[in-house]
Amino acid sequence: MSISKDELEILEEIQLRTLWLAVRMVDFANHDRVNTDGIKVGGHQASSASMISILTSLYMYHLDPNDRVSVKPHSSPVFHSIQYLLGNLEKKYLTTLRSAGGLQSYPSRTKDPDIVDFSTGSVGLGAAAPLFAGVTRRYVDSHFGPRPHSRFIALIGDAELDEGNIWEAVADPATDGLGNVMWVVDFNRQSLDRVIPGIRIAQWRAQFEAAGWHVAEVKYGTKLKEAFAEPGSEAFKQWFDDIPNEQYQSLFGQKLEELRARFLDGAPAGVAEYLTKFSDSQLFEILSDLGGHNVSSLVETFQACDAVTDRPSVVFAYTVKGWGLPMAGDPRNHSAQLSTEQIDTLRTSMGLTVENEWDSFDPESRVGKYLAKRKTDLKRGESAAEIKAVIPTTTNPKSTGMISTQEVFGRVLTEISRDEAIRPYLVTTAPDVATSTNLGGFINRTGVYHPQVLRRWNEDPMLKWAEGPTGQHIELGISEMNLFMLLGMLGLSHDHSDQPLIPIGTVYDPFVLRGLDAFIYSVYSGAKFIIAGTPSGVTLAPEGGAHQSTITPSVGMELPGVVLMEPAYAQALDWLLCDAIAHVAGNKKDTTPDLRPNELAFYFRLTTRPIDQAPFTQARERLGDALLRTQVLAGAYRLVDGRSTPGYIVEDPHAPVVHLVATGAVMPEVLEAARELSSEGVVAHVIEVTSPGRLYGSWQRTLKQGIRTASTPSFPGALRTIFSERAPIVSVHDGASHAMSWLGSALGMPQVAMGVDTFGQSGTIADLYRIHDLDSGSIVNGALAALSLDV
Ligand SMILES: Cc1ncc(C[n+]2csc(CCOP(=O)(O)OP(=O)(O)O)c2C)c(N)n1
Ligand SMILES: [Mg+2]
Repeated sequence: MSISKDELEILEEIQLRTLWLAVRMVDFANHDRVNTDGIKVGGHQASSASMISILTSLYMYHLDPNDRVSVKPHSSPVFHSIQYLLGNLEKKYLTTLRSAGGLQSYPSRTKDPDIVDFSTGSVGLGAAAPLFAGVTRRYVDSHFGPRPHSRFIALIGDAELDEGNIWEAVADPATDGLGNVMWVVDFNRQSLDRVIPGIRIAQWRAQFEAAGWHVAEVKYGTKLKEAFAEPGSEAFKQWFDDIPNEQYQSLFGQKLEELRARFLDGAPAGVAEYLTKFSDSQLFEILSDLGGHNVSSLVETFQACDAVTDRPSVVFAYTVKGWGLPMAGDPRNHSAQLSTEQIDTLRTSMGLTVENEWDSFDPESRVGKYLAKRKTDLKRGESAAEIKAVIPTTTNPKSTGMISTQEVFGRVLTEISRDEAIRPYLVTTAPDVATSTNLGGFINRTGVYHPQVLRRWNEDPMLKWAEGPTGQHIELGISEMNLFMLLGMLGLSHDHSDQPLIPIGTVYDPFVLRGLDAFIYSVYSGAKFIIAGTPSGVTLAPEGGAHQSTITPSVGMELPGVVLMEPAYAQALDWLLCDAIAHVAGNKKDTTPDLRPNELAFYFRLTTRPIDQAPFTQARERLGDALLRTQVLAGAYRLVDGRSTPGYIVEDPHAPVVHLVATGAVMPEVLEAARELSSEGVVAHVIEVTSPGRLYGSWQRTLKQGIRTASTPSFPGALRTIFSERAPIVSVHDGASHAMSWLGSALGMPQVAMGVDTFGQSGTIADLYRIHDLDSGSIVNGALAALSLDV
């Protein structure tokens, strides 16, 4: 289907108005809005102008309601202008770019007032997101029946292709063959600082093709095509294709009379002769007429990509950064803005006045009618999909003897997957560490996902690696970026694919940092998922410093929407994991939202260190399941009461008291220290912090409440119950000491924070705990230090 002449005229009118609105939106934010703090507001007129025709041709012609689009961060003004013209965004927002509660600088799913399919901002991620949304859709179609066809589209800047995450995503076999994915590269040959050196298109083309992609180009506008169609134009065409980026780009800043000489510098014989028939101004018009600003060429290319259904497509759309503006093609235009005079001239050239500059088209005009129809054509249906299964509060895991949390994690997952009502929604993924993070049991039960049944060449009695469309584990290559991108997109499957899922990923804990930007991206986008970082800390002892994570707890605690959990014992982990699964499933029945608003991703920091479960059993007998579970979920409980737990009791009512507060794998050393302290006549309560994140969050919330109401902050319930005695604190963590060091301030008591604050090395756990002062003797000394600080 090709665009009619009428439609083309309408689209041309719309794109000019879109250009105006996008440019003026940035201008208003910088020049008209009262600036109270003297900081430049910013915005990207040139990057927006570059994308005008691409966005216009998509939203005003090519897209349908099931499509999902990721918009280049620096063209957000164009996206919002289009939403406004379509009647999906109120006029009042046009003057709110980059203001609180207004239009965000970069498209945001969670903060923008109009519907944004993918957040963007950190370049590269916006490209990968629709690719993984495509992976998710393929999975959903295989498991729940085909949804109405969608196209997953990324609109990206050419310099975004420098980001490694793009190539990690393109190269991963999990993204192979996705015919419903299309990337459109705004090929303006400029990045932030400079004109991109050389001609990189050949290299990029080869890279995409090697990964099995269909590559298309929209390079020549109508005037160029006409010039190339004339006899004798071959040398000119060849030179136009060969001219280096820097030389071509420099033509834009030239005086007309110098343009020809500059273009011909280095050109082969025949080019100059051919061009004599064009005047200097004609020559400029021809040379700057690139295909990325030709709506009908763009639409034709998009349609050609639709016809390629067995692999993703990438379109290189040749554009001019700053198209239609005085700054067009200027190497320094990335953050440049039009002057007020230039804005006035542009307004007049658009046929607008100060009175009507923000208006949309008259609804009775032919453009107005076209827009109204387009709005209806793009209207999306409401989603009703939900997970109805009730998630159990526990799987009653084996809780005796020596067990590691990583082992329990695998068992709980396998156990939950036995429930036929829940199993269909579970989907796991890992970057080549599925078996070493204990997903084997789950994989044995559910299989590995692949769109086709694959022949098995190896039989392993321990692991059934059966690949086919019913599998529920998505295996990735070693890319933690891809892991977090996929988890994010699985976690947004309810929105992109009308099917909620329960995504669970595993990763070696130190390499959480390798995927951190994608982790942040996914949570910022509002995705819900579970991630197990395992093994963690120096308990990965023989693996040495390069594999021992120390700062990941801070990441888990500080990332908004993420809840860090690091229980030591089987039953505690089981309660927390079941609860997290229920929360991700959207099953609110058993969650306590008042305790934990805005929880999206549940980060379990686990270990392979088997530890004795008996102390937990004792605490369970002392506290009872109902109370203990509530406390475990709230983030902390008293594992040992120094006055009532057999083996730790100190009778003397005047004996000094200390709180040993610990998280995760280091619990045996802490318990040993408590025993030594009690034998010295010190009452040592042992608190296990099952979720440092949740505990910290509840403290922060009560503080904020106090600040906002100018009243004395109340003490969070969890802290009040657990720390019923005022006593100094020793915190012990197989992670950086900083993550738990806020406790003393929260409780108003002196604190000694112990943890791993230097790089590790190979050894046994005992060696490393000794080296990092986490052995029981050091913890006892830490307790004595804390007591001496309590003056
Ligand atoms: C991860 C990341 N690094 C750096 C930036 C800062 N930055 C914003 S735009 C940009 C250049 C983008 O060039 P391109 O993708 O070609 O977009 P254009 O403006 O040319 O359309 C840079 C470096 C960013 N947004 N994200
Ligand atoms: Mg660019």
